[in-house]
Amino acid sequence: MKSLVFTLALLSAIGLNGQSKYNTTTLEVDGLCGMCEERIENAAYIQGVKKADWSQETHLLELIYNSSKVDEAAIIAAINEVGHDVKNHPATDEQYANIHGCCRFRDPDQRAKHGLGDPLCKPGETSVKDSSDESEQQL
Ligand SMILES: [Cu+2]
Repeated sequence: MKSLVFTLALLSAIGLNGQSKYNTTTLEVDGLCGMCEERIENAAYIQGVKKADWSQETHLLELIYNSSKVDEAAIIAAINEVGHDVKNHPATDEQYANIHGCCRFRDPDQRAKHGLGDPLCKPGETSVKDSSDESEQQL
């Protein structure tokens, strides 16, 4: 009986180890349309990312990634690189400037057209590198 318990404990430890490589997380990413969806998902599929699925309705990006190959910060940076704002991680004005005209998700008129309210990141935030609650965590 003891050896059975030991075997089960060993098996579950192996099982947990095998799974712990994959992280599942959800990021809020601002965008408007199907073009944004393609752009965001293509950007997020960097090496080590197994699944990247953005919803136009909820603005949530579901991610499954191999945490031994890539981390969340790298995925966020890749999304910023193509001009999209991630909650608490806005793209720079330069990055945003490359966004296609009909995808200008910071433009209040475009937002209204797509039935959206306030943007995830306010214009004033874009030049600030560390938001207050984040800089504390990095220390
Ligand atoms: Cu778009």
